[in-house]
Amino acid sequence: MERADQPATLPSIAYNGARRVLSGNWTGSSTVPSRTLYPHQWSWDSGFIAIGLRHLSPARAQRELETLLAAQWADGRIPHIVFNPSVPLSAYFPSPDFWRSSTAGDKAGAPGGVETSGIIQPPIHALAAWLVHRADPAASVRRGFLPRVYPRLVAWQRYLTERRDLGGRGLASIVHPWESGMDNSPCWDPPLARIEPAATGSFHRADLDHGCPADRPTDLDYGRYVRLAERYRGQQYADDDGHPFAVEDPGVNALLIASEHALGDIAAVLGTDPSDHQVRAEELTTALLKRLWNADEGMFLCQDVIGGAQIHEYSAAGLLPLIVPGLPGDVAAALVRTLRGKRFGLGGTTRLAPSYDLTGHAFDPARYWRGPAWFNVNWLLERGLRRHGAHERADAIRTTVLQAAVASGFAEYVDPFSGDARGTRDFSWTAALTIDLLA
Ligand code: 2M8
Repeated sequence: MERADQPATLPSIAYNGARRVLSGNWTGSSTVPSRTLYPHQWSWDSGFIAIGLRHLSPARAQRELETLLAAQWADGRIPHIVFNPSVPLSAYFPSPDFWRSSTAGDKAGAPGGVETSGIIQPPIHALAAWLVHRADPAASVRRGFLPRVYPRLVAWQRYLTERRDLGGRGLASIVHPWESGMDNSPCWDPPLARIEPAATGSFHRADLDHGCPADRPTDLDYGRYVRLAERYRGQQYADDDGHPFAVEDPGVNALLIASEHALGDIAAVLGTDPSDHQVRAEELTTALLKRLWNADEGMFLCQDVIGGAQIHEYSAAGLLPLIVPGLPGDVAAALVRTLRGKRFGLGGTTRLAPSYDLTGHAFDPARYWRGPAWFNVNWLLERGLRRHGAHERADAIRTTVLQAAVASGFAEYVDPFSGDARGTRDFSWTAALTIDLLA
């Protein structure tokens, strides 16, 4: 980016470093989140990665999403992991022989030629596809990108709005903590407490071969994750046989709405009537406000569908509806106040939003989704702040993300106070979103 006799600047260091990470993690058809800890393709990671890759190579960004979509199930679900058959089973747990998608997922229409997990992750994909298209519309049209991905993205969104409306209230439910992408968020503690954990000795945690135990979920969490996944597999991944864990998560539903708007934009470009998508986006927004908004707390809360109550744990997922187009101004203003208030401390005690309430009983600045600041969450908040006109605050997040990404070696997450690196390094979405913020 710069002449050899000029000193390197933060943007050039960030750009070159991020590009190196993404090249190193590219497999030829998709990008692994991390070569060590996560050696397969993950669903929402690929969405964030494509959003960054579009600035380096629109063709590679398209390929990233299309590789994921090729593993879609007949019922519309996009699996949260697509396994790379050349990676040894011992490299990641739960491995393909645990999920057994190609046989156990038959009833739900799992594909035969590829092994995947049976659960899902937040639906960022239509938004990602739209942003990838916009980065280079000519290349997109030339490759017929949107006509190919649109029907698959529609089927995915319909799986969520129809098969996953487990509460019957017009919102999608997650049936496993991993589906939220925020695996060990304290929001899952109350509904998870009802789940009998699988015996610790019945599985081997490959994550602890690479990650520091203090940065990762506990063995008790894993016991419950395993039990829930085994149960879902036992019902052949069907959604009409009941779920012991079902939660309406504001983060997942906010991305669902943003993606429904994106589908409307894609439909319009394709010359298809976008009104169906616009109506659904409005209906989802109404349901989100009616069901999950908590005016007293100034943020959205999760709803425990089985227990029938709002979960009073305050995680960054409750701020993500800032990205929803058309959110009422007073709700957006309250979210911005909460982001800057005692629970998240943005611009005061923290320079990046923590994943969980700083004042919460379960807050831990090192442990995964129980406190550390994550780059994808902060990228979404940056986008949301801009959408609602808070440009100065968005600029501050942007600058801090760039500094923290470089200083931490593109860490998976960082301590929200010190910015110290946590989790794995050379993490793909940290690199991809850095590039997007530089564009
Ligand atoms: C983490 O989740 C996986 C399980 O899906 C794990 O801990 O093994 C989460 O941070 C999730 O959001 C992310 O998509 C995944 C891969 O980066 O890692």
